[in-house]
Amino acid sequence: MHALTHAHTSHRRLPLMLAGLTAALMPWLAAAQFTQSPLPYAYTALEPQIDAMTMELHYTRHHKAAVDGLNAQIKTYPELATMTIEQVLRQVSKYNTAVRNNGGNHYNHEIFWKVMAPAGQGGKPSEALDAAIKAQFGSMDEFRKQFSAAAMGRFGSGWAWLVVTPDKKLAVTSTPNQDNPLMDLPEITVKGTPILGLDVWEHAYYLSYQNRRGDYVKYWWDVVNWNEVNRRFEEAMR
Ligand code: MN3
Repeated sequence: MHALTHAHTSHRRLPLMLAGLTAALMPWLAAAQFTQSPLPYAYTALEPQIDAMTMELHYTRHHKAAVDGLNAQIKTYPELATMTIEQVLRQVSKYNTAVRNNGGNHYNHEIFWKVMAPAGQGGKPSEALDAAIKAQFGSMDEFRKQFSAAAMGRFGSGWAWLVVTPDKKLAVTSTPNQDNPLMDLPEITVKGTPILGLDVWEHAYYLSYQNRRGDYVKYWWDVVNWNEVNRRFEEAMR
């Protein structure tokens, strides 16, 4: 702080200098760090479809590691501290692999926790969403079939998505690893705002289902939180 005690700093200039210093420090004072939203239910809440140990490890280790990894990149890219995760991902091609991987992983899990609820508590698709699904896929059954096929067809690790595309249509897609449909990358062929996402990494299901991804996907439908999907749909359609 030697500038503030410098011999020829008049006390008339001091307030101005303090204001300038505060402005320069704002990005750090704003303490923008990416954080995990609290899990909206207990680790046990999705049993038996998803076991408590899987939920706890997934939330406290896998997701947390992504948040820590993303925050570590603020040193390299200070502007990240003033951006939302959505803003980061929409221009992720400007950043390094660590931002892509950890940023994608953070965003994807934030959605995943929220679009699930204990069986019987997730409501059902709203009239508007139901109509849009029928218009796009023919029926709810056909939509579920296509979404499940996207989840099953993703080789290795990745995600299945229901998105609202820029022209306000629904689409089912899947992405590898930590990628998602918000990312401005040429290999993301279906871009849009995710309103439902399913994690098909083995860490999401291996303890209960071992290699049986098909069973995991089948029972996962029981814990979909349609109330949240409806809310995301409305927001994306605005
Ligand atoms: Mn995961």
